[in-house]
Amino acid sequence: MQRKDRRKETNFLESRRRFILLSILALGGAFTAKYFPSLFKEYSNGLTPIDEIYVVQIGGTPDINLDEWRLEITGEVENPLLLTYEDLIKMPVTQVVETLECVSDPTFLRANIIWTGIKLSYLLQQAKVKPTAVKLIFYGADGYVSDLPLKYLNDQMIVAYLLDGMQIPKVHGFPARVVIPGWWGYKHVKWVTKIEVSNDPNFLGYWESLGYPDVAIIPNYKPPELNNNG
Ligand SMILES: Nc1nc2c(c(=O)[nH]1)N[C@H]1C(S)=C(S)[C@@H](COP(=O)(O)O)O[C@H]1N2
Ligand SMILES: [Mo]
Repeated sequence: MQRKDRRKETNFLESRRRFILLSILALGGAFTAKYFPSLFKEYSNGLTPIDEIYVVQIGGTPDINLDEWRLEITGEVENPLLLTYEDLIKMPVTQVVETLECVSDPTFLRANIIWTGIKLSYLLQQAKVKPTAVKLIFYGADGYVSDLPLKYLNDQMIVAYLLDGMQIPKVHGFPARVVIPGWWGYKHVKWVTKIEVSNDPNFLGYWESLGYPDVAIIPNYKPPELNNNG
């Protein structure tokens, strides 16, 4: 066997093993969801209790000092911004309700959340985006990065600073994170410190460059329905 073929075969075996493993995990999740629905804790109002919200991240949780934290908006803009937390919370506020879902196991790794924050479109308007812009690149304080092709931007997409009306818990992105409703969790950059407006259509974030879709729209996504009196 040629060396090249052998390498191909190893890759094939590895990807098959990974596929089987993922399938078992997915089936396990579906089975448990069907027969043990109480494992999916939701308040009667439809929200997930905050301490039940799943945590997925590539490393540790960064310690962020609110006085030192800044959100930088830079790149293809006429008017770069360097915002403090105070600056951010003075801006026009928006609420969105979403089911946050991790692509690796959307049966278990999901949570119904109300986010409060600033529209990305508002921030970009303030920064005066140049016509050359094609992507937003979001940087987290832990070194994580994700991106959003600009043509998909809508008014549901925000930089959130409250989760269910409270300061975002540290593990979920304090003091602020990106929220892209209806897109997989990996687009929701926690501990965001920088938004770079880019003219590079080929830029890919951490998971995107490992082969996960850049346009990460969740198939058949529906936002959660909340009961007002819950
Ligand atoms: N900064 C940062 N943001 C991140 C990640 C990360 O590793 N670092 N992981 C992403 C992934 S894969 C998911 S599914 C969601 C999970 O958010 P949660 O831990 O608040 O549930 O965060 C996303 N945002
Ligand atoms: Mo994820």
